[in-house]
Amino acid sequence: MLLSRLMEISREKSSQLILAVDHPVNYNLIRRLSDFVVAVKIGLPLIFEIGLDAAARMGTDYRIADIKMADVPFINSFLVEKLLNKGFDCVIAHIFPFSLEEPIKLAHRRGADMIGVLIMSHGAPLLEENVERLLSYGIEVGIDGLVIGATKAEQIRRVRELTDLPIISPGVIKQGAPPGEALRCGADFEIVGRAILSSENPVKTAEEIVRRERFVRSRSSWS
Ligand code: NUP
Repeated sequence: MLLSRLMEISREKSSQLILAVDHPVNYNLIRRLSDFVVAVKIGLPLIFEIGLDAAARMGTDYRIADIKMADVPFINSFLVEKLLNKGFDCVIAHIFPFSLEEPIKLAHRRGADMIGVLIMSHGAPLLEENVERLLSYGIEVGIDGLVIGATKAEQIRRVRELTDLPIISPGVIKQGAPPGEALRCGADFEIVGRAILSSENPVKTAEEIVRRERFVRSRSSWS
């Protein structure tokens, strides 16, 4: 809860890098990347392509199911239960009132985390116009962390002033944000998918990203 296990893994590995896996990839590669990666975020495309059981097995230390859940409460609870039963440690949901009371309670009873999407990396005006409302609902129901696009540096800074909740930030490299930028603005983790998995040498790329993140973080006021 409050991503405490993820924070612990992050301290142990001295890394704040989460790997996004949206398409089939060799599990040996994921294992080799786990020296640098604190969690694997499994996306819906992978679940659709290889099925839920196989997708869940693609995780390593800490498994995040990025299903951006946004249904009625009893369906949300069903989905969370199913994902936790498959071994996921965390589920990403939209923080739409009033859909998360039950599923968050269920996740917490099972020792799992729920992360809410606050500001998307591509620009989702309806979310950005309602940041305070979404955030206060998230806090009220006990959300454990927030997704804010790494491409939204100003917004990360602004939300960091409003809450201590962990912030995880996708949109690094392929969507335009330089590695370390979100951390410099107050995020706790950066998510990288294609820039690692479609590079010629994924392990070397991951290592370089982590090195860059450590450097930026060591010079920022949030370190
Ligand atoms: O706002 C968001 N932007 C985003 O890219 C919220 C997300 N969850 N993501 C996810 O981050 C997206 O679904 C993908 O899995 C990952 C980014 O991948 P890449 O651009 O690093 O390949």
